[in-house]
Amino acid sequence: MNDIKEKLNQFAEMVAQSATIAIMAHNNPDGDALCSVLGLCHLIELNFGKSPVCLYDGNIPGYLDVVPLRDKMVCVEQAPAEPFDLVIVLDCGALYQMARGTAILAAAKDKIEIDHHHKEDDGALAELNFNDDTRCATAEIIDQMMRAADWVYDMDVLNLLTIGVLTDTGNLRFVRQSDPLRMMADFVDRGINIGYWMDALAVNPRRAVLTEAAVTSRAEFFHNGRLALATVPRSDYKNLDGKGALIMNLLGQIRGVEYVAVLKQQRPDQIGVSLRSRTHPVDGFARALGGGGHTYAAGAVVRDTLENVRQRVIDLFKGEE
Ligand SMILES: [Mn+2]
Repeated sequence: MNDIKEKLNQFAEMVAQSATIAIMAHNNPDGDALCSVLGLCHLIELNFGKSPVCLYDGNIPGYLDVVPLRDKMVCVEQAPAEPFDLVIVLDCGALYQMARGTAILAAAKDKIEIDHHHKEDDGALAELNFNDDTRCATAEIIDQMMRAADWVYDMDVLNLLTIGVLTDTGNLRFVRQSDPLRMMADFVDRGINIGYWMDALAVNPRRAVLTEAAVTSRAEFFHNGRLALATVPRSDYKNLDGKGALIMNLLGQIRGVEYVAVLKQQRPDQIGVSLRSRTHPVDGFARALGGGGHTYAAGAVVRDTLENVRQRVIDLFKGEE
């Protein structure tokens, strides 16, 4: 019996013997995190007759209000006090990103992890895991599990997994392998309208678009224009809807820019750093700041002032002139 079938048997056993199940992802869930949670929850409902609780911490961006089954999401504050029999963690690169979910995971009797972030050797959050950092989205791994286990699915599941793939790949622009394209082609054959979701997910609150445009217009350029750096002070941070994708997309369109860094002042002394590149790995830079992520999209949370972190990021890319 091959590896994935063996692990899926263990998965099925754990789900079957658990009376209470929670599914959660990293805090401030993005499209892949949110839709992987909802998609897996619905697959478990359809195939195991169980009703997992879908938990989140932080904020869910407004542009994701349109995703199917969105109302199932429950804030960790409302989670039952009793520990869960089983907690399934999705799309969470490192434990600190679980925020208040960390305690819920720690208290669980059984744990399963499904993730596509790069992990260091001992980085897995659960012994039974379906981690694969060659996959473009956690939603892609769930699709593989669904196929290998021959699970029943419906259109909600296919739409959710579609949104997970589209949001983590910038509408398939960052895809470097054919697998996600084959997956999407197969979903199209099963009735999914990919263009509809690309349009529906591109609608943002006015305040977010205006703030991101203003932040973009104040961007600075370093190292012969190869690094574009934008800072989002606390007063602007509260107007963002998600990670500030528009800022990163616009700066990445400038000729000569190889790296984009967006610094977000989440608290007076806590700066979220998002790094992107189309052509060069950025995960090493993120790790140097104490974070991690994917090869071409990574980030960190640094406890320091905005000005100090700005200088650290400029220095970090010094060799890139
Ligand atoms: Mn993801």
